[in-house]
Amino acid sequence: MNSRRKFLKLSSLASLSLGLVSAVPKSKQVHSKPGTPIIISTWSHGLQANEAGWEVLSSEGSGLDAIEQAARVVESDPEITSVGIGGLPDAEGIVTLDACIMDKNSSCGAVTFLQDIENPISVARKVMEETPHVMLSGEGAKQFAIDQGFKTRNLLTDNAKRAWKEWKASGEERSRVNSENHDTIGLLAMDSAGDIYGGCTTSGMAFKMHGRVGDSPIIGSGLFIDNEVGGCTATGEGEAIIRASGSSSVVELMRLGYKPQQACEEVVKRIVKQNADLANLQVAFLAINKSGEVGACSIHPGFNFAYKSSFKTVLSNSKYIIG
Ligand code: SD4
Repeated sequence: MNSRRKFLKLSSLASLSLGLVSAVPKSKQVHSKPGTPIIISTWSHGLQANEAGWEVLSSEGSGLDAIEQAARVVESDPEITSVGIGGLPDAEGIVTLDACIMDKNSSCGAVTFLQDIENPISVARKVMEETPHVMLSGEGAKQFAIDQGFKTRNLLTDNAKRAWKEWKASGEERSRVNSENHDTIGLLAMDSAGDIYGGCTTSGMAFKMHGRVGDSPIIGSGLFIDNEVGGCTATGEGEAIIRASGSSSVVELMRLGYKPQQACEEVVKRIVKQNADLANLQVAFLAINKSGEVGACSIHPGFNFAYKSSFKTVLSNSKYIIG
């Protein structure tokens, strides 16, 4: 098939599939000029993260530094009970952290089940830059971090310990991710060259089974960047996100011509179809394309995301599928 015919076939396929998703009201889409730096992050703690990332981006710094600096602010805040120090522990009272980072060249690094290190995003970056591997886990990840000069510290704060004891006493089986119990910061940045970077870091689902790892450090699930197309990050119940290969699915739909908003909605709808117990399932995606258009969608209301560019700083509620 010659390339023009191939292109036409692909375009019509893309528009056919576009017909399957509901039209997105223009007001729900956030636009920016291509090449204008932007940083977006999940949840309201994204506001403070974005400020740190913006300092880097607005002084023409690298998108990767912006992502790392932004994530570190949230990881190092003991009041945030879902990321880094202060994160709620697992069922055995142990804080275990997951993180990943991905750059414009599809290089990536991740750590899972990491203990006693405050800034897993920086360890993930070291995995990307200093090893031939993508992911290190548990003791090996911790030893690598120590070898790289990271200090160990106790990540279980008094507040987190109290919450864990209360959970134990309540006899509840496990906690689900919902609008009250949310966590994880997923971040996406576009630098002044128009290149896309991302990161995702979490202490995971509160009181999870010891050893459990969610979507957040899994490239393609909690985060995916394809610098020809855009990027996506996820938050919510990791198991459902992994089953749908969430973030890479959103990015692939954008490659086929979907706007970020439509792509996020489509993958949330897939997850809705795949899961029976929807009342207790929350999942959300946040995506950006190369034009600086941003979209976000969750299953239930309650998900919000922070956006910063030179034109605006805003916390927006995402669209949702089940009211
Ligand atoms: C996980 N996706 O460990 C994370 C938790 C989360 O909002 O994002 N909660 O499954």
